[in-house]
Amino acid sequence: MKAFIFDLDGVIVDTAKYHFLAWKRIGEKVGFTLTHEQNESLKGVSRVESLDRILNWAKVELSQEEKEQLLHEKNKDYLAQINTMGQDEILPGVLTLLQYAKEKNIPVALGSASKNATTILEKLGITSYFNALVDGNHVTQSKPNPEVFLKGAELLQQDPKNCIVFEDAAAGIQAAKAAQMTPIGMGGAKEVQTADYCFNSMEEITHQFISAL
Ligand code: B16
Ligand code: MG
Repeated sequence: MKAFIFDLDGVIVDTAKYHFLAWKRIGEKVGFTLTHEQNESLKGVSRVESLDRILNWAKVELSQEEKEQLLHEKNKDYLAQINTMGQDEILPGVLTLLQYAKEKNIPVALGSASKNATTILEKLGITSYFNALVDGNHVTQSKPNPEVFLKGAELLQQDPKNCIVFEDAAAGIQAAKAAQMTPIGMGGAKEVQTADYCFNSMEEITHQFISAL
């Protein structure tokens, strides 16, 4: 294994709670109550596809213009919530692993579905740890399609088979497998149990484990 690819939401920072609140409010506008379980299945899924799924669950059909308006409102709400985010929201163990990668010259890429990824990395003050950034602005296909991770490997000039992917979502683990990479499931939700290895937190990942890989 020669390179790391980090998902963002749910791996580096817990933004899922902000996405959930924002989508819940959008759901309420169309008379629908989004559950935690449904929100779990939206993890790693693009903004446009998330709205389509919610409208489908709500059995509501909207025009393209109405959908654009809801997508705009959702993102405005989400951005307002993450506005005050700082280094203290970085999940435990993340900085240690990023520093370890830097010391060992292990190339690191971001592989996120979020179109707000660069803003979030800046707020967390960790942009400089990444050799390549691939996010929702750079791909045409949403996870579980492997495009986001394959682009990351390409930018790092690494064979996909040599890449470890840290992911918290079922869609992302499927994407990593489809890219022939090694997924490490983060967060302990039942959805990530299909990953090759699973950890509740990055604090549990030892340097010995990484070296062994
Ligand atoms: P945005 P990840 C994903 O990020 C989130 O898990 C998912 O809930 C969200 O809908 C998606 O980003 C798009 O985010 O609205 O900011 O473009 O987990 O792939 O880092
Ligand atoms: Mg995620």
